[in-house]
Amino acid sequence: MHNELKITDMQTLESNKKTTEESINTNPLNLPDFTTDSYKDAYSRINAIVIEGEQEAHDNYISIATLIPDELEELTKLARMEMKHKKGFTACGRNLGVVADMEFAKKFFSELHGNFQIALEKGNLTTCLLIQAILIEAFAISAYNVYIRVADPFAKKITEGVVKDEYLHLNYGQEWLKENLSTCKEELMEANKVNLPLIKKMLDQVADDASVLAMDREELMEEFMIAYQDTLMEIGLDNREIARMAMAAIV
Ligand code: PL3
Ligand code: FE2
Ligand code: FE2
Repeated sequence: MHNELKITDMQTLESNKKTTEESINTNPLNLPDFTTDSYKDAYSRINAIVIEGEQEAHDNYISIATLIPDELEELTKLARMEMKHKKGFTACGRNLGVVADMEFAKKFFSELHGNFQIALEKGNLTTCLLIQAILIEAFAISAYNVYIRVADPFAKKITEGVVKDEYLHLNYGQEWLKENLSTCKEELMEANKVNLPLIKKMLDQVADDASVLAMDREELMEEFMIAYQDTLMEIGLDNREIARMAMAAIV
C-alpha cells in the first residue's frame, strides 16, 4: 500500500514536470509566434494601417476644429493624443523589426478619407463627426480590444493605453451628436448609409492579415457592433433607428 502510493506520487511528479516543460515550449497563453516571416509580413500592413489611421485621426480633429472654432482647445487635445498613438504604434513595429507598408495603408483609407474631405469642404460637421469620432473610433476600439488579447507584451502595454483614449474620442462625438440630435439626425442617417459599408469593406480587407496575428474576424465585428450600437443608444436613437443604421452594413 505504502509502496503503491509512492509510485503514484512519482508519476504525478513526472507528469507535472512534463506539463511545465510543454507549457514553456508551446506558450502558455496561446499567443502567435511574433518572430515568423508570415507574422511580420501581415504586421507590416496592419501596423501601417494603424499608423496611418492615427495620423489621419489627428488631421481630422484639426479639420473638425475649423468647423467648431469654440472647440479648438478640446479638439487640439484629442489631435495630440492621436500623434502619441502614432508614435506608440511606430515603436511596436520597430520592436518587432517590421517596416510598415505605408503605401498600402494610404490606399486602405483613401475612400473614407475622400468622403471626409468632401464633407469638410461642404461644412457638413455631422458627417465629419460620424466618420471620425464614431465610425473610425469604433473601428479602432474593436481592433485594439481584440489585439490586446494576442499582442506581444510590448505592444499590449502600448495598446492598453491607447484604447482608453479612443473611448474618450468616441465619447466626444457622441456628446456633440446627442446635444444636436434634433437638427442632425437626418444627415447622421444619410452619412451612415454611405460610410458604414466602407468600414465593413475595410474590415473584410484586413481580415486575412488580422487572422495571422490571431485576431478573429467575428470577434472584430462583434466588438465593433458593441461600441457602435452603444454609442448610437447614448446619442438618443431608439432601437428601430439603431437597427436601421446597423443594417447599412449588410445591404
Ligand atoms: C483613431 O484614433 C485611430 C484609427 C485607427 C484605425 C485602426 C483600424 C485598425 C484595423 C486593423 C486591425 C488590427 C489592429 C492591430 C493593432 C496593432
Ligand atoms: Fe488614436
Ligand atoms: Fe482616436
